[in-house]
Amino acid sequence: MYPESVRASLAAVEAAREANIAYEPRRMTADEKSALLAAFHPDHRKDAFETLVIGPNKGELVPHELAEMLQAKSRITSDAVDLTKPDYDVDVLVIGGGGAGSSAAIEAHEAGANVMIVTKLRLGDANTMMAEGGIQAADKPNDSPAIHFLDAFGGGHFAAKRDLLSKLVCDAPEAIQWLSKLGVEFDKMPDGTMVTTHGGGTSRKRMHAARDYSGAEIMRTLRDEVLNREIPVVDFTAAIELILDENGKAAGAVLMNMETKDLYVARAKTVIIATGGAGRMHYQGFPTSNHYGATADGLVLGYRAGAKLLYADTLQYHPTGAAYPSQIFGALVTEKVRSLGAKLVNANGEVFMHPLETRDVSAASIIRECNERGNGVATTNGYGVWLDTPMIEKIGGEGTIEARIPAMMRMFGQYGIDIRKEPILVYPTLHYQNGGLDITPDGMTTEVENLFVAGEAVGGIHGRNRLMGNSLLDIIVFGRSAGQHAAAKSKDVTVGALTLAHIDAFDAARAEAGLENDAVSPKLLPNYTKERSEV
Ligand code: MEZ
Repeated sequence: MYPESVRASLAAVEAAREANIAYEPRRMTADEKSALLAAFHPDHRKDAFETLVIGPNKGELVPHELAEMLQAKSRITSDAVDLTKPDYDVDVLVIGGGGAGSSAAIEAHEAGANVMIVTKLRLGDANTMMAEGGIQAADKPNDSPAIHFLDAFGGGHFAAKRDLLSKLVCDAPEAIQWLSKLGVEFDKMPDGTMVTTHGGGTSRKRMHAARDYSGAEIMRTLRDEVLNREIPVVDFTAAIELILDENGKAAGAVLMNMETKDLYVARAKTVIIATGGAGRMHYQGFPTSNHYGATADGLVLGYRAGAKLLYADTLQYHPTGAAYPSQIFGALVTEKVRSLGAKLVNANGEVFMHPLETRDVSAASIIRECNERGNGVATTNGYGVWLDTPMIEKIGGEGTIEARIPAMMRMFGQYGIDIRKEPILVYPTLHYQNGGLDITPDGMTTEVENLFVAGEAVGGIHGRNRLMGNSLLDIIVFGRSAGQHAAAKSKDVTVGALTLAHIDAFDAARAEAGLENDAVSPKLLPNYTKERSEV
């Protein structure tokens, strides 16, 4: 049910619907996109960033909120635990229980390694679970990994590390097969071929989906596999500091029970950081589509231990977060809604952009429409534009919404909005961390030996912007690969004496740089008892 205040705008959208369906907005030129991004994308707001003064990326810009965490004190001192008496001793320690961590653990287990997952919430409490629209793979006759590469490389502003992106697209078809064999129920045609759709910036239909809860379906399957294999999972326990050995190689982590705050030592021959994203850092005050634990922990752990970040200054704002009602403010409205034909329409009922521009361009375009052009619809949380969902039924036929995006229908239906009949209000929401820890194609960090990274905590796979469906793909491709390589590497590792000396070195660097605040990191969970600006 929409309030009276938006009814005139709603009527304008309805009146223009038939004409808007027929209207084909042109794509922006490269110059238009560059000018738009520079003026309206949040990554270009100079006042939202600061220069790091310590650590491996000293001198580089990152968002204020991330700078505070990267340069904060450890939650512990270097003598807080007895490193000579590990509570756990494993070949491969996986930090994080989402899609990347689970894939890594499954493959490490398959390779015969003694592997353990530690997660601060529960197995599957992760952004993987929240992903909706699908996973890309070039496995149709009119497509190829090379075309997939070109789409993703261009969409990421030609900044992706070529070897990482190449691995992503080349291993994609096999990743879909692996998931299918494990039991993921992808949408299929009556003859058994996979249903595939477009996403923003794709030149071929290569998005494989399970309705609009693709991530939940993938996570369900991976979680079952982890449990069936009886891989140990230590839940409600956070990794709060990496442990190195006397040779500077990763050798485990200090763990903290989230409830009792008791500390434990996990010794490992190799460590995989798979801690996911950072939406709950609420950069620039944005709402987020991310799960409750997305607080950039892996970046902080790696950074303090000497690992380098790549592109930590670039975030993805998903163009269509729910702008109304307040109860779901910032929740993901899958890009698949636009893939199925819904267009973005301003307060006057005008289509103002092509619905499948890449995400950074789409988000900036919506922000411009609301903030500069004054064509946004006022909501209780600011402004939004319409996403004209009834177009989907008109284009695809009655029943398309229920069949293809039932979760969207249910989410808005709970608040009295029938998306088959009424459009919805959307505004960009903090969705994905494009940057992260710098790795080589085998998944190991460029600076710290035996420290691997997979999933959203990696930087460089997608460059400075990611296409839809390439994240569910990267957690599988790089998760599996990290598990395989970490297991193989663990066979040759002899762990030296454990140490937390890097905490002292970091404290000394803080002092030298004049950093005197009391912030501690990793953040672990957001604090919604404070004002939004302090969250
Ligand atoms: O890749 C994503 O971020 C994704 C599939 C999101 C969506 O719009 O559904």
